[in-house]
Amino acid sequence: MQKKAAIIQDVSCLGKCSAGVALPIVSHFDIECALLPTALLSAHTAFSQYTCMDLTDMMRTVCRDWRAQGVRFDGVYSGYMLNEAQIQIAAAFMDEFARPGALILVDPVMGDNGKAYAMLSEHYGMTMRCLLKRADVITPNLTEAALLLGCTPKLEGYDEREVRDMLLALRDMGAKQPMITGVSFSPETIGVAYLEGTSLRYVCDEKLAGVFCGTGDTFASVVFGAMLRGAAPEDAVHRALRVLKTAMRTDPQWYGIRFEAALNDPELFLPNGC
Ligand code: PXL
Repeated sequence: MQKKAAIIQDVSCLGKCSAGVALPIVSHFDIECALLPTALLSAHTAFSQYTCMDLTDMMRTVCRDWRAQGVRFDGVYSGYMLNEAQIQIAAAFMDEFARPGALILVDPVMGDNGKAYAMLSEHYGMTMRCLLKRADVITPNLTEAALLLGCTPKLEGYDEREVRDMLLALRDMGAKQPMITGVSFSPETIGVAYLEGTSLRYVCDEKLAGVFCGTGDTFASVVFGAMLRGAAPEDAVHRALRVLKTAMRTDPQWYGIRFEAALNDPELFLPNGC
């Protein structure tokens, strides 16, 4: 049977992020996707001007209508949400609509480069903790990991021990497999840190100059798609980094990386043994 996934994300009409990245990538794994939309934005929040329509009430309506259909999902992937009420709706959604044993991936989209994104409240990070307990995998960047843990984000000057401690603390909060993105132990490289047992694992690649939107969404979408098709976490991380490498080397724009360039590589999207 084809796997079915629910994706909880905003729709940003301009710029490549959130649903605009998650739907094509997860679909590419031959997974059927349904979208629970959190907001409709004229453009994502890194643009100098944007208008945001809050879809909190619509989320409740979507849940009501899907309940009437009796629909259930093999995987749920949550990303950008606007407020604490939406986080509570996402938590209840996971409890009700995920099949037993479903893969739950929470990308706690909250900020980057040491700063929280525009529009998100001070308590957002605390509320986000309630999703961690439900998550098989979480994919915060370093800034988001710090916000979840209630500490000040560090952009540099951290070491492997500190990152391992953060991963262990996130696991203590209930996230079974935390993966921290944007981790850089040297000026030339950047990568992903995760745990194998209590040991730190780190996979990295060459760091490119510039800040690109949508890299976190691309990473989380590939990890989710690959793991829902049966890939082990480390295999999923390697695939996601290869997709990022292709996407970032092929004409990336500040408002979004060229993930489309990686969709042609069949090896990346059909996990071995699936
Ligand atoms: O890529 C994360 C993201 C998702 N959704 C919206 C955003 C951003 C990052 O800026 O603005 C609306």
